[in-house]
Amino acid sequence: MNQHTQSANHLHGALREPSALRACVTETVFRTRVFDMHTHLFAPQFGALNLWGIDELLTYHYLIAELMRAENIAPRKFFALSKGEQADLVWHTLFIERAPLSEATRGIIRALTALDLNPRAKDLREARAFFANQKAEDFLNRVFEIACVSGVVMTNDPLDAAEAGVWNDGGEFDSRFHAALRMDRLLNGWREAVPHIKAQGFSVQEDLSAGALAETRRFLDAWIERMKPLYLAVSLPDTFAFPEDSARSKLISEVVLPACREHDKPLAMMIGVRRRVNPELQLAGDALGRADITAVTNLCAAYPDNRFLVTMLARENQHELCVAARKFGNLMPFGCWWFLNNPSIISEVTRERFELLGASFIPQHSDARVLDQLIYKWEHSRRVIADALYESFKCLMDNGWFATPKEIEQEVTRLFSGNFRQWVGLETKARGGGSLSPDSDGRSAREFEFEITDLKQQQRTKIQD
Ligand code: RAT
Ligand code: ZN
Repeated sequence: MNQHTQSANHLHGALREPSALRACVTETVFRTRVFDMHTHLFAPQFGALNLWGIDELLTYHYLIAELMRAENIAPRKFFALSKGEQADLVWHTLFIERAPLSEATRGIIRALTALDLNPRAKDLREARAFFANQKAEDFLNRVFEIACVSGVVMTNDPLDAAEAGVWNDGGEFDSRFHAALRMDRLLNGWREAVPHIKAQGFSVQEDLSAGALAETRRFLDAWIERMKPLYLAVSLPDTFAFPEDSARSKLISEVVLPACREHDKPLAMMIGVRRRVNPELQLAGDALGRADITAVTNLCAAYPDNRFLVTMLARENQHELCVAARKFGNLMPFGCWWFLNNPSIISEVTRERFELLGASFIPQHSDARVLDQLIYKWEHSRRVIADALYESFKCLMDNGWFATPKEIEQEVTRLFSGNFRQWVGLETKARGGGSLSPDSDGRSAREFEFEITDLKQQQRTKIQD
């Protein structure tokens, strides 16, 4: 070891043993609160949309897809059963007749054991009695505590009738829940969306005349005002191209991106889904395809004043997404989405991201639809992220750079909340100040403001390799 290395690494508390490094990384990853930037959860104020409990857990569409492989039942017949009957069938088929080996089934086992419920129960009586005895608010707090989650972002569709009532009432809701304005219907099915937008009092027509574009913008502005979303979002097919001669392309360039700029919101693009490959399976019938990264790089290059959060569904797109992020400071890769949310793939993708991007990405979101899923989805991801992060710090150790616990904590905080919070400007613009909830990572709003300014400067400069 040369002199420089020796003196630099006599930093107070620098970890010099692999076992101490591993323990510190693991402990830090498991105790750092996460800000879950994409879920389908709803605050309790959304009533029936707020899902929790054993019947909801077992009728998750990831499990329905697995049931259909194991049990010879026509989808039509399955969906005609009551929710309780569906859950009983899933339990019996995937948990009693077989070992629950898949990620989605293992997740149920983890949620049950974390709540002290019997994962070997012959039926669902004990679990149902347990959930029936929970007070919604207490249970919410308990799940957030076990999962070590500080806040979650919902998925909010302005054209959804079930949500509309809550938004139109304008009431306050739990400040740990934040909105994301989802535009799938608007951007992926313009023709079908038109009558619904009209019904809300905006005079749009199918042909995208200047007037219709202006009205669509007015529609978005109104919903941004109402929801105060942290970002605008859309899921896109594997065939997504930009620019192209389509209503979607026109709406993105002439309505969505100007609205994002004016309201200072990022656009989240979730690319690569093939919807309804098997429509009979309903939500469980979607699949994926490899997308063309050129759509992303074209957008980042053409709109340097917009910020993009991007996740891609095909494993084959992950490397090129990392490379694209090295070229564009206005691109933030996030999450291991849906079919990628399995330990083997999270492990590969996270390692690749550390190697290409350092800690300048958002490693995961849960995509939870049922509150209790936060428990296992985050535990499973944390385990794999901790391994990948340990390996990166261990390589540094092998090269003569010894991290301190404080430095480890700083990177973990960046990954689990800091990068996202900066990207959405949460510290200064959050709904009702909810963001500065107890998790606040020990950092002051002022410190974050400096970082936001930094980040905005970075965005304007393409990163040159
Ligand atoms: O992961 C899922 O639950 C999917 O059904 C989708 O909702 C996906 O995450 C999406 O947001 O489109
Ligand atoms: Zn989702």
